[in-house]
Amino acid sequence: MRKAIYCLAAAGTLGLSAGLPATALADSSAGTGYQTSLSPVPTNHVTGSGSATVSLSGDQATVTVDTTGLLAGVPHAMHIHVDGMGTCPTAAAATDLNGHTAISTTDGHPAYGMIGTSLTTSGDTSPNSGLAVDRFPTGSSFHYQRTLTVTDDVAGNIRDGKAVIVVHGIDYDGSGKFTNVLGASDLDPKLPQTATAPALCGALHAMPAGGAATGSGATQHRPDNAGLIAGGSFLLIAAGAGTWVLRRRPPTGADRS
Ligand SMILES: [Cu+2]
Repeated sequence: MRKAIYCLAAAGTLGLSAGLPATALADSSAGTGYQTSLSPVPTNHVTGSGSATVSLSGDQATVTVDTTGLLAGVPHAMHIHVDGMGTCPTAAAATDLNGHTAISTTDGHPAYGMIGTSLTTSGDTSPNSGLAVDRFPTGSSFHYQRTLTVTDDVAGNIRDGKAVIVVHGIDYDGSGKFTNVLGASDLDPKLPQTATAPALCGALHAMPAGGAATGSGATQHRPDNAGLIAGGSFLLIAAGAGTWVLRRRPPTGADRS
């Protein structure tokens, strides 16, 4: 037993020494990575999903957003929200919108905060472009990537785990278009509420050591992934040797997950 413990300690040291220099190298060249999965905002009749990554280097943020299952054929405003609680709204945030229970963008502000950066496809990215519907991705499934300059406040929120990615535009009544079923938008009365209500939401968190499993950042970080995986393998082998007698399980598919 004592032998196994020494083994684990040695493997842990190996893993650290193999992983740390490579991680530092990746951080200085490609920025620090943050990621989130995007989930449907409750009560808003959304069945889509998505994911987002941010690689932050100083005030330069390379943002990717991938979605699926959103309302097709319409633009989806999307932003980095900041200065809230750094969370996504629960169903408790819903209010009465034209006789229906749903979450407007304003209803979600206590959770995810105000617009810090508008994730437009071109031009201005300030909160002033929050509803620049002609400069946002369109369609149910899209891949967005842009490197943009963020404010000190937004960069600080990202580093502190307080930044939230929100994609807007919902098909509340299942009509296949933005309708006035929820009345006018709380942000701009010229737009229907369905065009601006939040659809997908995810709070950004620092990527775990070794990088993300998805997104372009994973490709850039492959060398340091390899280092960490090699270190991890030592740990697995050592741990496996120590516990083999205690947990002799057949090699089923579940064991590999
Ligand atoms: Cu937003």
